[in-house]
Amino acid sequence: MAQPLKKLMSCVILDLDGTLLNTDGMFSEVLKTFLVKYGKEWDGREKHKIVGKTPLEEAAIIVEDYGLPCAKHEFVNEVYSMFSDHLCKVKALPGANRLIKHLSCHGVPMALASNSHRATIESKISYQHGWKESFSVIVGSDEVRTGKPSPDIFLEAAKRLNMEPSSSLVIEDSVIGVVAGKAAGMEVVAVPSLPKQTHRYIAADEVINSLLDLRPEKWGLPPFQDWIEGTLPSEPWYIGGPVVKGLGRGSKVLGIPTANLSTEGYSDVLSEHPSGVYFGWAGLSTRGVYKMVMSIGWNPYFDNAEKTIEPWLLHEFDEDFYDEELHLVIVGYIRPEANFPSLETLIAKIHEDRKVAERALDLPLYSKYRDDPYLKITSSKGQ
Ligand code: ADP
Ligand code: RBF
Ligand code: MG
Repeated sequence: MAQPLKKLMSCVILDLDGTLLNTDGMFSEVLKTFLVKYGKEWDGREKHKIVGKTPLEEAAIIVEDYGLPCAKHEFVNEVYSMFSDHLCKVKALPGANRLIKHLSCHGVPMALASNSHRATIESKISYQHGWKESFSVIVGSDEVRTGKPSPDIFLEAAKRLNMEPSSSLVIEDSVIGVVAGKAAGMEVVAVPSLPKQTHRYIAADEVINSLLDLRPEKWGLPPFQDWIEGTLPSEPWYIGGPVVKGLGRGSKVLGIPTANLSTEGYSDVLSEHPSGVYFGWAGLSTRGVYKMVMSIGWNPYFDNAEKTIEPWLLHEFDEDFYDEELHLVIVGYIRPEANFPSLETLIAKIHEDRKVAERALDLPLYSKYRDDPYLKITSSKGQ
């Protein structure tokens, strides 16, 4: 689909934590361990307060909120030395490697601009294959007078790239970073790292759900070439379990039954894949293998409190199959979850997804997974 051009950009300036790297998850783990020493329990609800902050600001917030008997710089020293032992386990966020490779292959100048300190940034990226070579410029908060939300870091990055701020595209996950990018006179794409937060990003020029949804051509940059007939292929990934009761809406409200799977035990796999609409193959223990299209997420139209996995098997069944073992091989991505002005438009979109999936699954690239052994389940009762 042709995309309206927003503005012509000549370089891309990326934030690191929460934008390219899933450091937040690891940081929470470290904090949890650290707080136990002081007899305190890490409350995940604090997360939104520290997203995008500099290490000292982060320390100030946590020391104060938890009433810790230590100074901020002691907190920073201790927590960061614990954290550095875990940096090798930090994973790239969905689409990060793809984006870095793409921009670097096309010679688009790239900078990293982070509220972390320069040395921490370098050690974080040292574990990610090919990243160091892709960024000609790296700016940490210890290299400028003030960190984000001040524009300094971004202005310094543009300066070192020899680019005008007005032709620099910033990609950021935090509100603080978005504010900094706009203050620098740059165009800003926000990729919120916490769910259901879109409303806090009004200052951004565009808000996307994950890096998979970035369309560089909107910004005058080379388009991705890996989309195939409306689908983005991925390495296959696997989830399965007994079909559980959903919210009782699929068939009743939409006329589209979805054989819900429990998200329990899949938090790792799900954090590696953004919420969105995916497709692949579904194996039902006593019936066979079918084409499948599904949504994973909070269903923005219904604004669910819990993330759900909702596969629609593209086959007419004459009965329900609750509790039956269902195994999915997911082979590609279609689009982010969206809100819709009416139920009819949501339903029409899901039928469009079905057509995209049905057609794509006939391509050899995807059809070969029909024979994946994971789909040929012997019944869980051990038949
Ligand atoms: P729930 O909210 O409990 O998931 P749905 O209205 O979404 O209820 O209906 C889903 C149930 O319908 C599935 O658990 C399954 O037993 C049955 N079903 C029948 N046909 C299909 C299909 N083509 N795809 C998925 N589920 C189907
Ligand atoms: N719900 C949404 O709110 N937004 C969506 O974009 C959306 N896309 C979907 C795509 C597919 C292929 C399927 C099967 C479901 C989708 N749904 C979406 C989820 C739908 O709201 C959900 O299955 C019902 O609410 C049943 O719980
Ligand atoms: Mg359902």
